[in-house]
Amino acid sequence: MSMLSFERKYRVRGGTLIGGDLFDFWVGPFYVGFFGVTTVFFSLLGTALIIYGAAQGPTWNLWQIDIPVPDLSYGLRLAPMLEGGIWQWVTIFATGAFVSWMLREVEIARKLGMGLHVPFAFGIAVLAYVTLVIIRPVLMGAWGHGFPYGIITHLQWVNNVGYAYINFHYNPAHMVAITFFFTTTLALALHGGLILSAVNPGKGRPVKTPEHEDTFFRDAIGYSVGALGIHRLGLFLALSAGVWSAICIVIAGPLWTEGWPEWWDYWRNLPIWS
Ligand code: UQ1
Repeated sequence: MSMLSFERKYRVRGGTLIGGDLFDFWVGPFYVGFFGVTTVFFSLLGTALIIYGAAQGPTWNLWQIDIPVPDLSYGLRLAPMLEGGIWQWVTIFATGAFVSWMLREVEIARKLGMGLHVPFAFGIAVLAYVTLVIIRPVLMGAWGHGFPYGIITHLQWVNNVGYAYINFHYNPAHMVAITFFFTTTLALALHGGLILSAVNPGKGRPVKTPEHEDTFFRDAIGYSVGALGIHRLGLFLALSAGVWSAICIVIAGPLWTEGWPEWWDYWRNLPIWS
């Protein structure tokens, strides 16, 4: 891929966290860095292990392939490869690859003199994954509490864990997470609609400015959060969705072992109702 004319100006030296100048180079359009090397290393090992696990059968049907977790009886020990050990190593390599990718984003941001908002945001997604396959299993005392790596099987895990707590929609942190997911889609729909409406006024008419965008919302609801503010709000809403998702699953089991509907009994049993 050819380098765009302005790209040379931004291909600056430095900003690395580790390795100094050693890995401070590009391969085609991609910055490498120490963490680019570790990302490729962990990704190749993890992918190879998944293919090896799939090769154990019983199917090559993409929907049905599964890398199962170890039996609960293994607790927090390392299991034999064909009895959940593959899952444990895939988890280690996946976490290594995700954290490497995040640190490569940090190096790129530092190189360009930017804030660390993108790696921070990606870090919340990594936190959500790590909560499911490391933090919660450790708190519960067995790797077997992690979710299996299969398209169908991980959906079945979600279904089973949901019913293990009778009805997960009564989990208050789950309620908050869902509310943030929905509000995120509302904010992006409003923002996308607003920006496209400003730059597509109709054939032959001049494109509109951010002042028009502010005015639209002041006319409509008496308030505009502003061109910068909507992006702060969007990041906050999206990251909150991830954080509350992690909270809602990590409290299920380690903190609350009954069904989630019962969690509300403290409220129904308040003496003010009698
Ligand atoms: C908004 O006020 C605004 O500022 C002009 C935007 O920036 C372009 C937006 O995209 C949106 C959606 C709003 C309206 C949002 C709120 C929370 C009032």
